[in-house]
Amino acid sequence: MLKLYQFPISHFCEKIRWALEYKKLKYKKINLLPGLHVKKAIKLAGKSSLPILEDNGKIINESRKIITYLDSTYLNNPLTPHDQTLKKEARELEQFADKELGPDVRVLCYHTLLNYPDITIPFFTDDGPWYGHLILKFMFPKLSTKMRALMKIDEKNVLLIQNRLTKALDKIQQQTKNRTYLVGDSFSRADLAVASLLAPLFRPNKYGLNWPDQYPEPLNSTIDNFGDKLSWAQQVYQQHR
Ligand SMILES: N[C@@H](CCC(=O)N[C@@H](CS)C(=O)NCC(=O)O)C(=O)O
Repeated sequence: MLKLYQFPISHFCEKIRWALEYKKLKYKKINLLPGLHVKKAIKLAGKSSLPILEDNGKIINESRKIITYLDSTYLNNPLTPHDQTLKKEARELEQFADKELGPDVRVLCYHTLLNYPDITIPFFTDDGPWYGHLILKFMFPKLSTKMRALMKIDEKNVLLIQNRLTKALDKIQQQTKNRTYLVGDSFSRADLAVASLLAPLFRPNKYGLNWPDQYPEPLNSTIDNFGDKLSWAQQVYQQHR
């Protein structure tokens, strides 16, 4: 049985949930608590970041490597294009999503959400151990300070990220103007990576989190200002998730 060590809130973990479900693979989610996950993750994979996949004792981390592993081990519903040129394009776009979109979306969201423990603690403890809420409530002030420092969440950086993300969304909108998919004419890991890493901005049901109807400010207005720039990613969710 495949095991996914994950955070329900994490969009990098959503990327792998989606990949596993798209490939119709059965798997067990093991939800770890942010902060307390470090020991377990390092023991498994030598570093603290999630997702981590375990397949019959084999450990794979880094979402890109997990998708490559899944496609080479389980051949049904491939996410990696067969054609070498398209494969290269898909990997480049996925890398851009992993390196730029994912971290930028995370900073924008946490910039607001870390001020709202009543929203964020349930996100962190969703479907986890029974004691999660108690521990997280106690740890939250220290954890949020640490997260702000680690991700460089400050006003100056948030402004920079808003601009960079607007440009990135414009580029995606341009690229998908007259076509359904980012690469070639079928759904691939490029579409999956871009849509899943943008997903916290439009809160799709299939993500599996109990999203609030509306985010607090300033995140709510930041997302409103993106206008229809998120429509393509929303459509990809509707069609393929
Ligand atoms: N490049 C990694 C990024 C994964 C990542 O950033 N994971 C975050 C959650 S969204 C995490 O585990 N943060 C806690 C940590 O690194 O200890 C991937 O693609 O898997």
